[in-house]
Amino acid sequence: MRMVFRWFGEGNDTVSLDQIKQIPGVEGIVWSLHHVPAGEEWPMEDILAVREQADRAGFHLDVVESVNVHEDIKLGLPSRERYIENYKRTIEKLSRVGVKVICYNFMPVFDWLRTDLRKPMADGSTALFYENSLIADVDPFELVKRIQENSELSMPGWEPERLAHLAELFEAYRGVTAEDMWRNLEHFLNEIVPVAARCGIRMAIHPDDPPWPVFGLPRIITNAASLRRLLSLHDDPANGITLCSGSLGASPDNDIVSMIREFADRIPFAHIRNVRVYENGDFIETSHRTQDGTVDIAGIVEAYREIGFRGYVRPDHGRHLWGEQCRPGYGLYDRALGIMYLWGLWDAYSRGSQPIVK
Ligand code: DNO
Repeated sequence: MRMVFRWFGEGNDTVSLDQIKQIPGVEGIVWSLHHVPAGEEWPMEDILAVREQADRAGFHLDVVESVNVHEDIKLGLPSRERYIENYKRTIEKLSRVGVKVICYNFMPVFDWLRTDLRKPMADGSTALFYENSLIADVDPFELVKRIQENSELSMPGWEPERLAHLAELFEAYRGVTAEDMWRNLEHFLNEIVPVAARCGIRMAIHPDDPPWPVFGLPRIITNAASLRRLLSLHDDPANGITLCSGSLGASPDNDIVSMIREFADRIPFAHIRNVRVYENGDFIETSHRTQDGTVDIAGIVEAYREIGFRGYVRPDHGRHLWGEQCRPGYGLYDRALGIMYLWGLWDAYSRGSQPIVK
């Protein structure tokens, strides 16, 4: 298991590379060019600027999260070909600075979705929260209208300046089915996986978060069956998975331990975090510790240990602790604690078979 840490870039992250350097066992940063809009080709000079910052701090840049996929690709519009060409050129450029894994997702309109970014927890920290009733069966067009009429009402991702754009996107997805999305994903993979393979890069799809349809939008990467289907669309090691325990874990039906065993050699990148799922379908992000949530983190690390996992791992969203002001889910403290928990489990499971190398 090779530990990496997500970093949003100079001036774009409250956590510094110097701070990350002090977390035991972190060897690389998980990065992206967050200022480049989805669909655009990444400028080489911007890539090289990150390369230089990482070099100075002594981190590798093996994992990119994410090169985002333009909505026209997910929608299957004729204009997608231009964006796919840009994507291919970005893959080629990334290979030139040694990138090994590109994480991406195929979620329509939204990436991860929550209803409260700072829900107070009993211990005085705050965390990302998902309240099912605010999203299930909600008509998105109604919601746009309600927010426009009531300035008090808001929701993460539904900021007033984004509403018009959101309404347009919802319109574009009207009538788009899950099967349409699968066809569009297949077309995308057929185009880019051979390029990635040639460049020595493994593509790693991130599951949908939460793993079910939201606001009537189809979501297709949600469970073992869909991951199986994804892998079979293009049966090549360069077509892989970012196995995110927190995204998949929001659905208690998902058995992540068995997914690790089944998809072992197709998981170049793992996100490990915990969530507590309630009976009504709400969930809150907790510390990484197994007992604090409903995801079997100890079992997950044990499974990675058993398959001899050599891929990249990062802790994922954490709570906001000790008054830290940071990007939602991306503070320093809880993710650093998470890493130490993961190392603790890993080393303990390793000890049975071989001594820990000093
Ligand atoms: C949340 C992340 C996701 C992830 C993308 C990958 O923090 O796990 O935003 O980066 O879905 O494309």
